[in-house]
Amino acid sequence: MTRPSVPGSAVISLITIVAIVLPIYAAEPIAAGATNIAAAENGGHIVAFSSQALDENGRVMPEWQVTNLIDGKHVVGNYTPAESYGWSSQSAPSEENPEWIIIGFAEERTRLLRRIVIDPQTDDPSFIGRWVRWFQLQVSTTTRDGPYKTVGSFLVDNRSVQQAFDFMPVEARYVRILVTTNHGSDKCVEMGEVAIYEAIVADSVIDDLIIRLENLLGELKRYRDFQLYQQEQQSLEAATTKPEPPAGTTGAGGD
Ligand SMILES: [Ca+2]
Repeated sequence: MTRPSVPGSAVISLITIVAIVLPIYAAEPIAAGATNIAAAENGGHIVAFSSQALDENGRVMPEWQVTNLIDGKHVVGNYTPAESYGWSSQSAPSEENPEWIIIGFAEERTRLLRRIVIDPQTDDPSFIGRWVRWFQLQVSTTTRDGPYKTVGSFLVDNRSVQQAFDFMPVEARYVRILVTTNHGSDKCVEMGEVAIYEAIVADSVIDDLIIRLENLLGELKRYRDFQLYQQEQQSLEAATTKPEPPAGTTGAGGD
């Protein structure tokens, strides 16, 4: 019985899959979805945060409360939505004491993320330096307390425009935005809105991968079965092999 060429073809299949998948993830053709899953209206919610601005009596100021980050309202030009100026922290952030927000999604589901969009504009003007500057994007796939891994650090320009930051698709049940600097103020850090979008992989690409993986699994199973068959044959041969007959005698069938 000849040895089948399964191992070689399995390896080639694996290489083929890697060759297909790697460029897909490396060349960044993966689109971001159109639905902002951080938006309160889509089930996004703030699960924890470092601080929000308090008045002199220690009361939360609704116009600066943290939920303003996901209310879908933006300060645009001279227009400020009523009671939604953006989020303001209680203190200025630093590397040692960053200000942060943790966002969860509808039904606490884990999502595959692709893009975050920051609108830094609040009711305060940019020149007083309170708007967000550097932030780290971190994700947890387990609990709101982590462990968190850092996806990347991003720089937000001190301009009145929404700024999108794309990254390699990453799973997240909770997203922590860790703000380490503003644009110079020693009072607080502010942001207008945070939007988060999922990675969209074309169905045809997924279907193709599933078919290839199923084929590869089939080949590996056949290879395993062949190995087992060979081992059984060898055991059988060892058990049934007769010792060599002594010299000078003849075996059966002397015709
Ligand atoms: Ca807002």
